[in-house]
Amino acid sequence: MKKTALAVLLAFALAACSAPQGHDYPFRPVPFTAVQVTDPFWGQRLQASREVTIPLAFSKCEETGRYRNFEEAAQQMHADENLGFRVGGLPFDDTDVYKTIEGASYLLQTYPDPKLEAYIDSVLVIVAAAQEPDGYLYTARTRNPEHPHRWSGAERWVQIEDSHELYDLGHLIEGAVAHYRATGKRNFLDIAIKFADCVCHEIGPGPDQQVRVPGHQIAEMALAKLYTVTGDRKYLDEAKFFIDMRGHGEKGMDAYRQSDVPVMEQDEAVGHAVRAEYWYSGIADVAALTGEMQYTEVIDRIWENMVGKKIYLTGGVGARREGEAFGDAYELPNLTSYCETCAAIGNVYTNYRLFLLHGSSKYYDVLERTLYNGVLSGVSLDGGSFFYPNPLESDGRHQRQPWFGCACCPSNIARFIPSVAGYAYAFRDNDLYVNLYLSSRMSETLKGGEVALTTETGYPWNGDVAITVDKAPRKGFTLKLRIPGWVRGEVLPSDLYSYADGLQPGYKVLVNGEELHAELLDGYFCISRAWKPGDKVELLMDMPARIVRAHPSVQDDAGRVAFERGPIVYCAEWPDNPGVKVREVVLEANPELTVRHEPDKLYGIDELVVGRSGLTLIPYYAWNHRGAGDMAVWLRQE
Ligand code: FUB
Ligand code: ZN
Repeated sequence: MKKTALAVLLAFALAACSAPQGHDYPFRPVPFTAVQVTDPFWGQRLQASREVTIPLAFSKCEETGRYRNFEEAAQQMHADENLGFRVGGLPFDDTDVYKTIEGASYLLQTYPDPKLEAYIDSVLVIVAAAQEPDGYLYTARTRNPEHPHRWSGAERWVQIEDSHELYDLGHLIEGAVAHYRATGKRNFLDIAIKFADCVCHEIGPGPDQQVRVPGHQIAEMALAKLYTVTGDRKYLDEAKFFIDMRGHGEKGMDAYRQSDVPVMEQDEAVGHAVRAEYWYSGIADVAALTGEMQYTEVIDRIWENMVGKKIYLTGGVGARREGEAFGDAYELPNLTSYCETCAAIGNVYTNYRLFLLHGSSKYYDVLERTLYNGVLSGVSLDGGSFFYPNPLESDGRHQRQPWFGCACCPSNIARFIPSVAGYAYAFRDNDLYVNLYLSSRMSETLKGGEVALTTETGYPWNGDVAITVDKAPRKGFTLKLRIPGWVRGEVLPSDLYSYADGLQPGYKVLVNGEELHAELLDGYFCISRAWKPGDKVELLMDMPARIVRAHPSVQDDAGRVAFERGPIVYCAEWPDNPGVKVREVVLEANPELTVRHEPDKLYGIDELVVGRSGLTLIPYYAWNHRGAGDMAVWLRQE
């Protein structure tokens, strides 16, 4: 066997297992590598990611000097004097390189591309050269240790809550693990392990260590992942240490950094929303991997608060521009809503982990809403421009950009979209969960043996899903179909929003043409049987256009309604409504809604036409593709 093939096999053997010993998430995802997407909606997104987003992000890393930063750090390390490099930019610019490699690695797993692989290898040579001998890797200091980036402090770690050293570590690990899993090569993973070892050596509870906590979370979830890949328990212990010590760092107790109260007492979503979502994800990982379920209670409480009082209809989170932060309960302004793209991606990470902990479909109701609305609005349909905030109303001041000085959102989109198929299916023992509906072929080995399915659907434009069993274990398995909240009459698993049209959509499940009836379990329609290849399951969900109202405490939505259909939230935008001020229009009570299929508009959409006014609504994710102008999700009503 060739050396590289052997390395890839070994890497898969190592990487495929999750927690090395003992505890783990009870529910397991079917990895995106086991899901082949044949879906027109998501296929277009993956193509845009491959052809536009990833090449663009790499070229921006080059053009904006992000690679040069690594080169300068290497030069400075080998110089006898200070070369005087000016450390501008942001101290986490290195992460855009790591995040883009992460996204590219996911793509490599699905679409092998030797040229891309070689390009990444060449970037990794530059990255490796910037790593200090003991593993420290943070070009914002190494480039000029006498005058590091102004947020970084005179020495390592001393200003860690501003310096992003550990944020860089987190993205480095996330990128490196993805690259290792995709290629079997260790050239990125070894860099990450070396930096992680340096951090574990210098920071911790020991007598010769410093007590420090990450200012911006992500190291927690990343170290937990590194533990699952290497089996080295010290990484999980370090993640747990960061979680336990929050609030005991240089800044003390501070809501912005989710440290105003000790972790075990937290029960509210506060502070910087991206940090918060990565924090919740890290807590969930530590809960699952250590088996210490008291952490689960913390994250469950915070989730109730967020979903009950602090989430937008689009799944966006973080109401305030100031501090890029969660607001108070029911503080959900529309024009000034911040809803950073990274925070929406973080919200997917959190809800995904909560599903893997609890196995309830309610987390997927939040995840799906966030994915189709708050995340997708963050990137243009062609994959080439991005929103940082995703407002629910605009007066024309918002416009996607190809890149930003602070490029966290574009590079997060670059790493997230290629991994989306990994959110569709999950399993536990002999149960297979279908959580997101997208046309695909999947296979996974359940307890009883291998199962393979083909799913065909017109989702998100209609609710008809056909699943063919291609392979099944001899003794059968249980197929668990998620029945989304939107068909069960629940906008979100809370009373923050509700449907206001009195409609009661239904659904049917048929196996080989015969209708089945069953109570839902945790939001799933469960079918246990000895399946034969060729068996066909149909899930037929009504997908009427719906009218939504917000909880009366949401002042900004008072007297207003919003519209959605299936998982898609709609908005009114200026180009579809000439002569109408969409931010001021007043709709009649109980308007009739018509669905119009527009195959050539905005890459193919279903639009809604509202009652007497004839107001045309488009999917929220597709707004701002025809120039800047007025847009509103929440519309006034008589
Ligand atoms: O600090 C790193 C990233 O930059 C944050 O996640 C974003 O909110 C932006 O501030
Ligand atoms: Zn961002």
